[in-house]
Amino acid sequence: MPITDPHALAATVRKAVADVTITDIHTHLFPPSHGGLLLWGIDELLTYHYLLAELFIATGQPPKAFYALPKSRQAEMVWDEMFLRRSPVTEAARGVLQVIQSLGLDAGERDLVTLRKAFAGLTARPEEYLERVFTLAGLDYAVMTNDPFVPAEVDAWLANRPVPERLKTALRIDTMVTNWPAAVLKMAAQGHSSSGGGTTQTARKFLAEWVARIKPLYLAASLPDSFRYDGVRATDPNDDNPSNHAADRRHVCEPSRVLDDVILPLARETGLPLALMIGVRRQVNSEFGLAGDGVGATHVASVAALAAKNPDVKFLITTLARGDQHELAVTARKFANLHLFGCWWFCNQSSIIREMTTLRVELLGTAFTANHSDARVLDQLLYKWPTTRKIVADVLTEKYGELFATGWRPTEQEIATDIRRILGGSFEAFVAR
Ligand code: RAT
Ligand code: ZN
Repeated sequence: MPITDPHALAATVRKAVADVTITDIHTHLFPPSHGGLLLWGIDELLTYHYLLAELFIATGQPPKAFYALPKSRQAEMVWDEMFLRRSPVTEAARGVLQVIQSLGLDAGERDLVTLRKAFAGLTARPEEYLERVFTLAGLDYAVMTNDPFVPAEVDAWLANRPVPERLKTALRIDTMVTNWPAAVLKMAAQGHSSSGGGTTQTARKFLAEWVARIKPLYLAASLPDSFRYDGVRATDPNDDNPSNHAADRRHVCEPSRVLDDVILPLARETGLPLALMIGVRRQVNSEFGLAGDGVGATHVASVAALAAKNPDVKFLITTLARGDQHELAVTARKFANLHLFGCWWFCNQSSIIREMTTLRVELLGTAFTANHSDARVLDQLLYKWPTTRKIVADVLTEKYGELFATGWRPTEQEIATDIRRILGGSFEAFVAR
């Protein structure tokens, strides 16, 4: 039934956003069965790398000495410096408080010992805790980042450990795309060596085997801001004569060449989308460790070239710099094989999520995915998703209000369908295409 009252319309939009089941299309979560790879709890929240960067710059604490401390001591320092001595106004610090609140706990006493006890009680059985967090966050499932170049991950897959329905896989291939020599060594360590087979052939076989093993929803890599693509050539995927592979002669190394010779042919053969997250400037300050990566503008024309020169490959794209977003959204209007997703990492701040979501709705309608959590710590789902829900509700309330003013009367069902699209539905339809 069409909604004819503007107040009822706003209430319907807010309720639909609050109720929608979300698909989280990029995270760094793992199955509990993968042991130490899955992180959860208050100490992990406090030592998340976003907060560590904030600690280092606020206090001048030397990172090397800090990283040498046990995790519990690190967490105490962050709590002391970033919550007690300073107000926790950053997105990452406020997020920790929102997680605590979502779990029905109280940070009001400002006592880490009490909080630790409460978390220990809640998280004693990780499988149950995972289920509880997903239910509270309103997710159907989350997509992991599964890296076949990380030995601990390889071991877990080879041991065939159980993976809950809540978690789906994505095959992460950064090492191959950005550090070819390292990938060759790591493939050899898994019994895939190049002797006689040609390295691009070996690489394709290696990845095909991983695709068969973990059945990913997509292939994924994050790329530096220096990434350029011109689509010079694509090797015939059926040509297994190594001497015909120009890339081999050049010792495949630049990302665009690895894409042309290994990744794009695999994407074509399997029909798997390729997710590219572009714009990271790795280790701007290597002393900061994981907290030391920065950002640079993405060459968006290269994204357009990828989509134009590979019309039979689907691309999931997100970029790191706020300044890229307008050009990127316009580019996404030009290619049906290009799906924008998420407000990635340094863009996953309330003010920028709001701006990006508004821009994308205005240019793309519902043909994009508004956000992903990038959660590395399970509990982070409990602040990242409420934050996005609130912003999406604000933006859409305004947009439906503008429609209403033209005399258009949407139904409750139409609104619910639109909202599901930008929080998982459009992604699923794109993957299934
Ligand atoms: O968001 C993050 O935690 C980053 O460190 C990266 O992992 C980034 O999201 C990536 O997937 O490369
Ligand atoms: Zn990530």
